[in-house]
Amino acid sequence: MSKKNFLLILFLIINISFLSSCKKDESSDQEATPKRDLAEQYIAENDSIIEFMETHFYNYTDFENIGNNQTPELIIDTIAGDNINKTPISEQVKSIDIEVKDDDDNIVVHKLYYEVLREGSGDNPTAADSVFVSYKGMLFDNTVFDQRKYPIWLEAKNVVRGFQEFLPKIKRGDIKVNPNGTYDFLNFGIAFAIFPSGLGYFNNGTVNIQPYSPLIFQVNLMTLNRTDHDNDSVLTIFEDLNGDHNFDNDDTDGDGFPNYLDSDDDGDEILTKDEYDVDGDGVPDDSDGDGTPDYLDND
Ligand SMILES: [Ca+2]
Ligand SMILES: [Ca+2]
Ligand SMILES: [Ca+2]
Ligand SMILES: [Ca+2]
Repeated sequence: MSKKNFLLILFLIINISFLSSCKKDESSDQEATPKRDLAEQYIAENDSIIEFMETHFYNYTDFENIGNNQTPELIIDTIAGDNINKTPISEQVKSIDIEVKDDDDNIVVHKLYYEVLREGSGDNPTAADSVFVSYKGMLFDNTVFDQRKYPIWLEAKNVVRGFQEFLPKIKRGDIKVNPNGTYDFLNFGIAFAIFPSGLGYFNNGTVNIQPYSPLIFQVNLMTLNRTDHDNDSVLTIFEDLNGDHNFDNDDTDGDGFPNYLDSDDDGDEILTKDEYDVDGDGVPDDSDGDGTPDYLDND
């Protein structure tokens, strides 16, 4: 990658906002149409996803024996005509179950289907890390609603849930610095995922996406950074105490600042970094042995 490209990437980072899952203003036009029930909508969309995967194939031959710095683009087409003997996507994907809460806090398990096209050579991101990715987002009618051919930095916790949850399935690549100072990424992870709108925008469409649209994403993971947003020595992934990959609903001391943004998680006026692991053994300290580590225990 050249320095020019790197500047372009910086520019794109500043402008990125698309994948963020923030909601549209619901005050006006959306009042007329009540939001659909999450469980019912999931069943309908999962059926349509399965039917789509049984009747479509992707360009899997383009991903066989690819060079270590190549990134073929995912192309999906109907199994018909000259392509009648292609293997359907349904026979190639794996799935993961993801718990999504509806407005009444009922859990609706959502299946996300994915295929790893190249595993990658480094470590895997968590659902809290910063990732340097290129990607392509598509709808079932083959519309590309968003694409980044040059990688950009994204925070996994700020992208739609489906994107966030399948990122950890692949690994980052190696960085090769060239004699002229440019650099390339090699053997980076490549994968695609298909998931229902409960893991996407649900009733909130975007300019290019109708409400209740299942989404398809190809992601190419160049590299990553672990995050510790409040710099309190506890990685952000470990500040998600209830493990739902929502980092805003864990607030031990109830002061309005979630733990990942709170330098004193239990509000005892001792900074988390000064009581997390004082003896340096890699295990959070628990002086009174009550099972709650000191940094979350205000007595
Ligand atoms: Ca932290
Ligand atoms: Ca949480
Ligand atoms: Ca707090
Ligand atoms: Ca404290």
